[in-house]
Amino acid sequence: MKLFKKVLIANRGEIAVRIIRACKELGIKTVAIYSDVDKESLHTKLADESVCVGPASSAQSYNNIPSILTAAEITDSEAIHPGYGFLSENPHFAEACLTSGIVFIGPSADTIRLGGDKAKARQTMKRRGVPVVPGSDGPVVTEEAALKVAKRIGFPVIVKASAGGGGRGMRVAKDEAEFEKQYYMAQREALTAFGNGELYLEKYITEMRHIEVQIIGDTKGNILHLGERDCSIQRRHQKLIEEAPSTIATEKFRKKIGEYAVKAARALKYRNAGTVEFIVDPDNNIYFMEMNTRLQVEHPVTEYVTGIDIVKEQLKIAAGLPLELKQTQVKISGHSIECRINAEDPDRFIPCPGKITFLALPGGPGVRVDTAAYNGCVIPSHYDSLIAKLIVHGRDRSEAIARMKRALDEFIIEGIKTTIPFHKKVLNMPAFVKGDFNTSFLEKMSAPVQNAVKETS
Ligand code: MV4
Repeated sequence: MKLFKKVLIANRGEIAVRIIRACKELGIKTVAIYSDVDKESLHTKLADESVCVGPASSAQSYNNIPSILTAAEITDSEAIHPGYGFLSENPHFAEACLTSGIVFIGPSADTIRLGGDKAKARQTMKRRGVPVVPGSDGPVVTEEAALKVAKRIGFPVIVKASAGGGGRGMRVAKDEAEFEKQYYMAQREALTAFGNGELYLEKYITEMRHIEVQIIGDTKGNILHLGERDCSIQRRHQKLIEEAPSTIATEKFRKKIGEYAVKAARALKYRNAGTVEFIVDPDNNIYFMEMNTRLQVEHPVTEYVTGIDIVKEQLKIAAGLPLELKQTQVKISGHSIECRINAEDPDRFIPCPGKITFLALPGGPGVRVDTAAYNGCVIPSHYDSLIAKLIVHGRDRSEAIARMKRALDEFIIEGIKTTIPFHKKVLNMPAFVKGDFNTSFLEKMSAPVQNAVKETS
């Protein structure tokens, strides 16, 4: 089995740059695609070739399946890496690649479809012995049936959309009196957002931690887990800071959550890189939440603590090469933290696109910056506001925190507002330094939760 000669990257920004880097190190030629407003973007400049696939609107460019497949065909690309967001979890795209004789770098269309059906995935896990939060067995079909489940499991409950994930179409009902209202609110939101109003129910876990496990699986059915990431520092369902390992993870905890993740991946016949998300309650009970069938934004923290290049693994797996490591050879060393730098007003978290008039990136020992930004570049308003990921590694958590603070101080971005000041604040908060936080951590220090926004990872 041989690696690909040429890969098309169906994405933009920092993740397109990240994938181009892995390809270059493996001797693989790269093709970038871009929209009209991305002609001067870094990914377009770094790739060996680049093809315009349409106008600014992502529906007509980065999500335009016929246009992207044509770009792959005219450039003789053997495979397509979808990155995250856009077409990365679209089963029709994975199928269309297969039909066109192009390798989709990711799991099968069937796995993507099952991962995208949250109620079905939950039911599958329950049947396979992966613990799930008490709740409905699959979707609930009527409000009456849902109320019956709610009364059985006890309030508060959370109503979630089968087609959801990442916060949309999700409502908490604290008691029976508000159940009906919350149920129909969730249904309406799900219908609007996904064109599918199917819902399922879970017991609402207050003070949960969001802990996820990176997994990689090859075409022979070998599956490894690469340890956990703690993604509890989030706001309005957008992750802002991630770290590995989790401050609550002992060796025993890691072994347990890792085994659940591998079991979950096996249930989905998982191939390529993926992430199993879990809810961890204050007593450290672990429950399956959902499976993400793509490379995630926060993959670098896992790369830092394991020394494994996840994108290179994806490329090798997609080419049919077997995993070279055994689970016992995966070692977690030191501590890594990632801060997502968004082009946003740090107080109100509203997008702030525009021209970067001056840029100085941090560096030095244990510092990594994944970005497509450069001096004078323009951040378009049409896409995600993530402009850089600042990732650090230290021998332990306190060194990682000190390093992150130092790197945030070195980071200069002029011309647009960013979330750097927000990160500086959080890194100085005693609860963060102690590692004592959960998903409500930021809600407590800021305005109440508003409408959920689309999550790309
Ligand atoms: C939950 C939960 C409590 N119990 N599920 C899932 C996606 C993530 N973005 C938020 N999710 C949650 N799922 C159960 N069974 C709490 C959250 C959650 C949350 C829910 C509603 C409003 C704000 C939230 C903030 C963090 C976590």
